[in-house]
Order: sequence, then C-alpha cells, then structure tokens
Amino acid sequence: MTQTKASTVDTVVNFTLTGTALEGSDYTTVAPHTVTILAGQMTATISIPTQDDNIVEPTETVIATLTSIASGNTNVALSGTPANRSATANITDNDSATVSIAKTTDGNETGPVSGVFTVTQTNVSSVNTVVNFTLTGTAQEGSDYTNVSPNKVTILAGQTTATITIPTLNEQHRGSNRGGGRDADDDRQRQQQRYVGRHAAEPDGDGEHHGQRQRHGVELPRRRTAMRQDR
Ligand SMILES: [Ca+2]
Ligand SMILES: [Ca+2]
Ligand SMILES: [Ca+2]
Repeated sequence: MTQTKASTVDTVVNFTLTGTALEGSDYTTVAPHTVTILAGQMTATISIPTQDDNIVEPTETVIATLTSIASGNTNVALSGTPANRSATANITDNDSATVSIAKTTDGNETGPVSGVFTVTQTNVSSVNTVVNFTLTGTAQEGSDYTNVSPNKVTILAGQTTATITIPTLNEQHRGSNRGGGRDADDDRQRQQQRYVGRHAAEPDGDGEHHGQRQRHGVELPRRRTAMRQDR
C-alpha cells in the first residue's frame, strides 16, 4: 500500500480480503483488517500467510481492497480510482493426486451379493473428480450383472473415495445343466429362442389355444401344442 506523500501522523486504512482463497484455510486469518502507514513513511505492507494444505486446488486469488481511512490526516484520502484501491495476489497450489481402483467385495449369485470396487484418490480435491471406467472380464453386463450406466464414478470434492457397485444377477432359473462351458452368449441365444418360440407359435391356425395361453400367461412349448393338434 502506497501513500503519495508522507504524513505527520499515522494513516490507518481499513481493508477487506476477498477472492477465491479462503481466509482461515488457504491463508492464516489476518486480524485486524487494518494497515498503518507510519508518520513520515509512504508505504506499508499487508502480508497474506499462505497455508500449505493437502488439498488439490486451482490457483486461488486474494483480493485486498482498501475501503476507508480509519484515522490520519484529514488531507489524506483513498485514491479516487477504484482500480487503485484493490490488488490481487495469487496463491499457487503445490498438491496433486492420483486415482486408483481396488476390489472391495466379490459378487455372489447366492444372496445375491453385489460386487463392489472402491476408487481412491490420494489427496482430496476442491472439486469433484469424475472418472470414466470400463467393465470387462468373463461376466457379461446385462446377464451376469445389471447394466451399470453411466460408466462414470464421482469422487466428491473433499473426499478421497467412491464406490462402483456391480449388482449381481441371480441366474438360477437358467438351470444347472449348463455344464462347465458356461457362456453368456449361449444364455442370450437361449433367451432369444424362448422369446421367439413364445411369440412365433401363434400362426398355427389354433387361435383358441393361443388365446388361452395368453390369458393365463403360460408358456407352452410348441411341440406339445402340435401334439394336441394331432389328436
Ligand atoms: Ca489451499
Ligand atoms: Ca500443499
Ligand atoms: Ca493445496
């Protein structure tokens, strides 16, 4: 802070601190918010004691604005130019973080138990971290586990972890006679065949049976219907 000419008495000036940096966390509280240009001098300084935290942040600003003269010679006034009554200092961050993933819980069809992954950030951030991910492996999304959408996970500002839950689908209705060659593509084909068989069975000239099937919602194999017709 500069005064154009020295005064015979101290000039005490009030100021405010604004900007994106927070007083008390990004820098030590400055109290009181006054600065004194001593009699016979023309400058004084306002120090902003930066605090070194562990938060990943953008470069932040501290804006010091002179608001009024608390005491001094009546011929000393604040500059009439607003731009000269405030100044901005940046606080550069020195933190960084990396994100990793680990399994927390295995899924199980008995239960069923959802699979859980935990995504961890080495330091908190001042903003949300949104991470894209893919799901691969032998389990099929949509048949072995419910579709996970969107494939994004958010570590909230101020936190270091988030979880990805994989809702296991219980496949017990597909029978236990699939043997060792368990293949989700086969499963899908079987499902499709069942669906097609259910709906393609109609144009057989047997509207009564079809209507009956529909009313009761029972899935009859086409073969049995044909046998019935043969009688
Ligand atoms: Ca900070
Ligand atoms: Ca730091
Ligand atoms: Ca920091």
